[in-house]
Amino acid sequence: MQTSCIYKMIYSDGSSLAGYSMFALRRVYLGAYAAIVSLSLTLYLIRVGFAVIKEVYLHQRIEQGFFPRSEDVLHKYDNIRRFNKSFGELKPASNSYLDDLIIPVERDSIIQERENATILMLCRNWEIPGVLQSMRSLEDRFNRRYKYDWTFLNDVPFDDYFIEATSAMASGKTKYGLIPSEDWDRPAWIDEELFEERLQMLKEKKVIYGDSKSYRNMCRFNSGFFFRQKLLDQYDYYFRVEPDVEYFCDFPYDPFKVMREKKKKYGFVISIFEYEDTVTTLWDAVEEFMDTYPEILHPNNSLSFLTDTTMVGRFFPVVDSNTDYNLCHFWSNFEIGDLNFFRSDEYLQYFNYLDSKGGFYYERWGDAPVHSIGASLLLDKNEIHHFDEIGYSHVPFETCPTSISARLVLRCMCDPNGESNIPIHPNSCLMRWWKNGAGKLFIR
Ligand SMILES: Nc1nc2c(ncn2[C@@H]2O[C@H](COP(=O)(O)OP(=O)(O)OP(=O)(O)O)[C@@H](O)[C@H]2O)c(=O)[nH]1
Ligand SMILES: [Mg+2]
Repeated sequence: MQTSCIYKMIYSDGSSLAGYSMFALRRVYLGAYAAIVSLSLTLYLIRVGFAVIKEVYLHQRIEQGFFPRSEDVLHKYDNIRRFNKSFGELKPASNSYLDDLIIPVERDSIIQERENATILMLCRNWEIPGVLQSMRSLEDRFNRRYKYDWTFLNDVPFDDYFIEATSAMASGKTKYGLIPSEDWDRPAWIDEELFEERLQMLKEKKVIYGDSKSYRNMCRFNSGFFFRQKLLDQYDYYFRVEPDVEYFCDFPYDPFKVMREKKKKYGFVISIFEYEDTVTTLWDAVEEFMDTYPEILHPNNSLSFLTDTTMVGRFFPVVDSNTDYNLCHFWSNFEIGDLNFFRSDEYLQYFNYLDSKGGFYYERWGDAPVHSIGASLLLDKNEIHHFDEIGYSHVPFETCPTSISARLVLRCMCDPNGESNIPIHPNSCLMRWWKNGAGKLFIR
């Protein structure tokens, strides 16, 4: 009774009626809201379910694609891995000068047969991080299987840490030499006043290392004295290494063996143009030398490599030279050479002639153009070798094998289309070498 009375009371009251409607509306609203939420939830769960099913399905399809591919490649490179004679069609480079490029050896086997050679690094104690990085790279890509000796040269004594760390890194023996001051320091006959004046001049021209005295000692030493160091007396070949360089690919052969068997005397990987301001009068001296000793020049020399300024490929030389020298040189931070060539009377005569001009100090003649001009004039062009298959980097340039099969076989870590890759770049002289030097085999 009480209840119905209240019911009535509420019912007869206008505001209570509105309250009732609100109550009903709220219920409807809550019902609709719940329906929407559960619908959304259901839809979401369906979507998630679909996504999971799709993912599983796609993954299975991709996997189904990958498994056969894995099977396909599983044995694809077995021959190469074993480096056995059934190497077949694959060549590690598309354009090598060498006929029997792959020497069939186990990738990880230790080679007992070694040439009479050493790896050679001129460097300073403080360069140890870069020294170790270069060593690590060359050991990994080449020397761990051969264990060639490392010879280190310095104008001051190597410190204990340098000796310990490099000995630990080397697979072969390590030797440390102190360069005698007469092979390193500025000769007494250099005019000090003129020298200082010229240093200032190159500094103002913002030539790299333009005002460095030690850099000049280094260039002259590398041009005419490195091969006279006692520690090198016992060797026939050297492989020059600098701090902070990298070798991108496994070596497909022992480059020293290539040098001996193919009768090569100078090997390079990169060739570029020199800064003219560093060699303003070098070519005058070279022309004088050629006029004075014409009989020294090799009859099959590569003088034209140094003087060709025609269009080669798509390019004229990037640098306009004021002399007949086109400024091309082999980049000497990588060099594999025959020490007996540098020790020869012909090379010494050539070096002494240039040295007497004082250009190592009054200008900033580099060992790269000096070696390159010497090798180009005094050697048969076929005694100079471009190591096409060796991937290499010394800032700011790199060389990376173009052939994809070469990069796979040699496990290269480089990009032949990268900006720093120099071989057929306008700044490169390699095309001029192909044209005027030992040539190039194109098989593609
Ligand atoms: N012991 C010694 N070695 C030097 C000296 N200057 C240069 N070198 C070494 O000589 C080689 C060439 O010198 P770099 O400084 O690399 O010259 P660069 O290659 O023209 O120029 P960057 O590599 O760009 O510096 C390297 O192996 C150096 O470690 C020096 O004063 N004393
Ligand atoms: Mg360097």
